[in-house]
Amino acid sequence: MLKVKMDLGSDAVILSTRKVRKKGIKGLFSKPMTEILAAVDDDIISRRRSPEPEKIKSAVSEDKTRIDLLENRLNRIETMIKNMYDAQKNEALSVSERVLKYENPKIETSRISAINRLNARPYENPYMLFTKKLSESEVEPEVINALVNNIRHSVGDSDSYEEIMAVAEKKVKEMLGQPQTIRLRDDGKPTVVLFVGPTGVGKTTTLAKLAAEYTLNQRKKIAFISADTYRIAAVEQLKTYAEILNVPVSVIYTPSEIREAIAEFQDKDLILVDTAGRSHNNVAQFAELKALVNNAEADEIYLLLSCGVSRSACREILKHYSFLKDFKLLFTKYDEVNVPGIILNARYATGKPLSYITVGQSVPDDIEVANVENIARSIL
Ligand SMILES: Nc1nc2c(ncn2[C@@H]2O[C@H](COP(=O)(O)OP(=O)(O)O)[C@@H](O)[C@H]2O)c(=O)[nH]1
Ligand SMILES: [Mg+2]
Repeated sequence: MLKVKMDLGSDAVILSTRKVRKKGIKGLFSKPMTEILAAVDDDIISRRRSPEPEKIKSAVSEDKTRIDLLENRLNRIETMIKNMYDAQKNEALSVSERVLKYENPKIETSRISAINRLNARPYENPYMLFTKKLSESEVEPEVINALVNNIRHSVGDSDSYEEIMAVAEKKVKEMLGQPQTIRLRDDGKPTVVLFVGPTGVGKTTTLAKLAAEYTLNQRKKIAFISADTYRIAAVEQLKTYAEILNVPVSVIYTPSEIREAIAEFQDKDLILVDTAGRSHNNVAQFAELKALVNNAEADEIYLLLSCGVSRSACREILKHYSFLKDFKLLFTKYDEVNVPGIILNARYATGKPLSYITVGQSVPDDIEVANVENIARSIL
């Protein structure tokens, strides 16, 4: 109101207010701003300035009703602005304040601000800063809790943030565990490896990257089986890689055909099976995948997850693939995220080992064995 009056004079009234955000992606993360549309009623001003004598009387009473109206309106606006200000104050809570609020849900916002004012250094407790850091890395609260307990167990109520972080790095690395890669059988039979995961996660690309490594660098005999017949393009994509790498492909249309396809490739060292992406809600597709898994009796199954998937989507995906007894986690699109918190979450939730991570679209270069040290550092 002060700003409006400074710009337009004391007769200005607010016509409307609304919350707006800055345009573009950045705006999504910035605090909302308040846009106020205000105006001055020229009639009132001119009448006030030059009232004709004979009209003064009626003008006065007219003005009085107008003033009453305006006063009413002003009161309403005042309440509105106060409400908006309160709401804004709530949204403008800093992370430390939110942590306080999170830990004490019943605490009033005004009190949080007061506590923080008293507390010149809001992160006096290094565990709080640690918690903040990890939740910014998209780590699930449950995992953060486990870590905090684990660290406290080692160093107690340390007030050195550096000490906590040093221990945390060790604990996160422990939590991530050692990655496991494809282990070839040594009984002369081919090793059968199945790749499963949501559509578009990067199954076919990853399979081609690994095939290139095993055929070009390790000189192994490879075969592909494509069970992704939902999309013609998917088979074509695999066939293209197969041609480049000079690897045979067998396309199967029902889960029962996989045994035969595997039998056909008994002279190979490694059989890589590409499956169709499943939409989480398609029960029939999942039944088919289960049948495929049962029939294939694969030596290893890799569940692919994109590093960029949201925490809730990740939970959902893991739930749908929980029918798999044994699998390894393979994370794709590491290059597309700043912080790979999802890796820690999925590892914690499943207890399954990490394996490879893929770091770009380029076949065959953009794949590596998960580097636990780098991942831990990146999360912290
Ligand atoms: N940025 C990035 N893109 C990837 C990565 N892996 C795969 N992709 C891309 O993701 C898209 C889907 O890959 P595709 O292998 O067809 O997924 P599928 O449906 O699971 O078989 C393609 O455009 C790939 O190039 C990765 O590690 N990083
Ligand atoms: Mg595919």
